[in-house]
Amino acid sequence: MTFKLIGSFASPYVRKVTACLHLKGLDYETDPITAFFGNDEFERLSPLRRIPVLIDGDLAIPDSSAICAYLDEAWPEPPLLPADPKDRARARWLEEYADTRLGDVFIWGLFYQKVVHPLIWGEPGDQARIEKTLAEDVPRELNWLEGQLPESGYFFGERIGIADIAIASFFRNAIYAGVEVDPERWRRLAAFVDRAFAEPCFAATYAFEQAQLSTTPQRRREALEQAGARLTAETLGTREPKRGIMKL
Ligand SMILES: N[C@@H](CCC(=O)N[C@@H](CS)C(=O)NCC(=O)O)C(=O)O
Repeated sequence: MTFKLIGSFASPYVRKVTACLHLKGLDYETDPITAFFGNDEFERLSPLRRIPVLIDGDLAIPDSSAICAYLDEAWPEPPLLPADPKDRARARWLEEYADTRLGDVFIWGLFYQKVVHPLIWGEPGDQARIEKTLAEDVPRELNWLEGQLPESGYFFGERIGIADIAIASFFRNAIYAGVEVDPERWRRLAAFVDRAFAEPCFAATYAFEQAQLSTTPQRRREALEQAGARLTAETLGTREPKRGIMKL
């Protein structure tokens, strides 16, 4: 059985899903559309016009947390959540923290402004927002994470799980937006990010991210095929972008 995954390899939410698919050894093909480039059929599958969407037969799931929870329930090994109910609650909160707050800081505050906005809308992003994000939001969240992380391993032991995957995923986009975690200031966090990115589940799609970022949304297919990505025959992508409906 092969899943269909809709969404760019450069998205942290798509990366979270590909990491979980790899961890569980599940097979998938990608329709690597850039955010904002979905057609009407995409909008039917993803009512908020957001990536990722996972298609499993007649089931379409348009949200990374719902996708990862589905994968974990239907293919329990290896588990994405820890065993203890209190740890499970905390892991779910950390995933939500990553998707909401790290999304706001690293995607909407930086990656979107610096990388996506010029590429898609052909004009610079919001410089005041970038400056505020760098001065206030990034140090606040890095300090908070530094205080939460264990000295070694991952949040709930030696094996990577959903909380680690969700959090680490945003640090790729932080790097793409020019932010590296200074190991002198955030020692545990810098080591955690390096450890997570060395995992095969993250390493597996690195070349595809690079290919996707090296070109325009219109030429992504060729670049990804050259990098060896398995793509769907059909695409739900358009040649022109359409404004998002949630926030811009
Ligand atoms: N809660 C969603 C968030 C997904 C999300 O925000 N994706 C971005 C790309 S990184 C997107 O599709 N943005 C387009 C838009 O907001 O219109 C999830 O976890 O899947």
